[in-house]
Amino acid sequence: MQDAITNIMNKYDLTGKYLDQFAVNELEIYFSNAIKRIKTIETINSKAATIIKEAAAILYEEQPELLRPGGNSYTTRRYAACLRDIEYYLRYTSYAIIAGNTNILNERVLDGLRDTYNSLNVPLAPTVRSIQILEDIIQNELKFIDTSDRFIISEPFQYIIESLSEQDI
Ligand SMILES: CCC1=C(C)/C(=C/C2=NC(=C\c3[nH]c(/C=C4\NC(=O)[C@H](C)[C@H]4CC)c(C)c3CCC(=O)O)/C(CCC(=O)O)=C2C)NC1=O
Repeated sequence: MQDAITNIMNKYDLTGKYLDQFAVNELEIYFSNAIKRIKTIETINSKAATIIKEAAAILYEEQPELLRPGGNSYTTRRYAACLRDIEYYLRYTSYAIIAGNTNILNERVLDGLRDTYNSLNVPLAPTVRSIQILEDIIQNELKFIDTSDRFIISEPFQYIIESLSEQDI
C-alpha cells in the first residue's frame, strides 16, 4: 500500500537522494489540499449507507432490465452482491482519496477483477456506470469549485473506470 508521501520517499530512497525542491513541491500540493481530502472522507463515512442506496436507485432506474429475469441483479443474492460491490468501490476510493494515491486500488480492488466479472457475466458497462454515479453523488455533496479540488474526488473513481474499461490486448 502506498500514499502520496511514501510514493515520493520510495523514489528518493531508490537513488539515495535527499528530498529536493521537486519533492517538496509535490508534498506541498498534497498537504495544501489535505483538509479537503479529510472533509471528503468524513462526508463519505457519515453518509455511506445513503450514498450506496442512492447510487443503486439511480442505476436501476436507468437500467431496470438489470433487475428483471435474465438481468445480472436478478435474485436477491445477486442484487445484494451488486450493492456490496458498490460499497467496496465507495470504501476503497475513500482510502485512495486520503492516501492521495491510487496504488491501493490496484492491490485490493482491481487485480483480477475484470476476469472475475467476465467469468460471472457481471456486465462491465453498468458497473462502470455505478462507479460514475457514486462519483457524481460525492462531487454533489462536497461541491468543490476548483478543478484541482474536484480532481481529489474524481481521481480514484476515474482510475477504476479506466481500468475496468480497458480493451483486451
Ligand atoms: C474489495 C474488492 C472486491 C471487489 C470489487 C469484488 C467484486 C466481486 N463481485 C462479485 C460478484 C458480483 N458482482 C455483481 C455486481 C453487479 N451486478 C449488476 O447487475 C450490477 C451491474 C453490478 C453492481 C453495480 C453481482 C451481481 C455479482 C454476483 C454474480 C454471480 O455470482 O452470479 C465477485 C464474485 C464473488 C462474489 O460473488 O462475492 C467479486 C469478487 N470482490 C472483492 O473482494
